[in-house]
Amino acid sequence: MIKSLSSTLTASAFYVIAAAAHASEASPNNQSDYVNRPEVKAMIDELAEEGLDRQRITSLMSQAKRQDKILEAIARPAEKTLTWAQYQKIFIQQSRMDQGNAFRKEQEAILAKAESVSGVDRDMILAIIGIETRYGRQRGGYKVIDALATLGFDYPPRSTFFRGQLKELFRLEQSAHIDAATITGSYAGAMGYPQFIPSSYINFAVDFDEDGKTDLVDNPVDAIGSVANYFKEHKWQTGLPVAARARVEGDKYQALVNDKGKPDMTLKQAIKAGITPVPCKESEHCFDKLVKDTDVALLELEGERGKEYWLVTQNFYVITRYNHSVLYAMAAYQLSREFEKTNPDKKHK
Ligand SMILES: [Ca+2]
Repeated sequence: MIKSLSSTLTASAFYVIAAAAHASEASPNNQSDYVNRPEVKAMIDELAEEGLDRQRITSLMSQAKRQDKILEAIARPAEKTLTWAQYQKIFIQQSRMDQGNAFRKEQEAILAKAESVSGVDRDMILAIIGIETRYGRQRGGYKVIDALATLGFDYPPRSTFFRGQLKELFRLEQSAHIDAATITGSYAGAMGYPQFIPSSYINFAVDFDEDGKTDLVDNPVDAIGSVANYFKEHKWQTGLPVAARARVEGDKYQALVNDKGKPDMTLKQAIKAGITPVPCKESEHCFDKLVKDTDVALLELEGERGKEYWLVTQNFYVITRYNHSVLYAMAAYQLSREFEKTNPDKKHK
């Protein structure tokens, strides 16, 4: 998620340094024995003081194993190594759309309900769950406790973040019906259909079918409601277009290229700097009616046919709250547009 994958946007150079430093430390056996490490003991003390079950956490940490595969995986996230042209091919593909259309058929009423209570486009919810796990098909095979212990205690560049997530996992176990000893997820500890990391699970997951359990692992209804809630809580604006292709001229635009997708100028300022959104008669990715004081950002992506320029809005930035990569957000946007075309309930915008 993610927001979950955002945690993987880590320079591989850091990992090389970290791994080299680690190799000179204790023997491999000791490295797996988390429960005896002083920093783990300190964490257990802290959680016990907070009121969590010391015995339970000690038992969980004594089962946690360091997984070298996880350290290898985090060193090469797709968002860091692929161009937009390559990334787009992986996510905007027929098989994913077919799976999405089948999922929509099964969950049509739930998707409509999620849209009406959150104001988040159902096609966007559908796109996110498709990109994350192909509608539950790829929920991740790592034990979450191993992933978070490995990254929290053996990956110095992001140890603070992942130790924080490990603590959230123990807190989550007390509030949701998950079993921290067995739950599986991605190498970064993201779980279930929407790949929520523990802090997102605690803060944004909802019991959408009201059966008393908030279950993102086996319950697609809770997953749909939770993705909608995540976007709503990150201030998705109903009806605001996400992105438009743009043309650039002159040389003022260069200083305005933005690599985070966070709006930093108005549309009027963009136009003044030689950046023009492509009209709807030329591209489906357009926003002819957008008012000129709307905040936008300029993106430059390496596409199939060379550089692509895009103007994106605050809603694009909301997608990057799920996963910090602009490639991820663009793929989610484009996939949502594909679903919009085949959505029987909606006219094309
Ligand atoms: Ca439920």
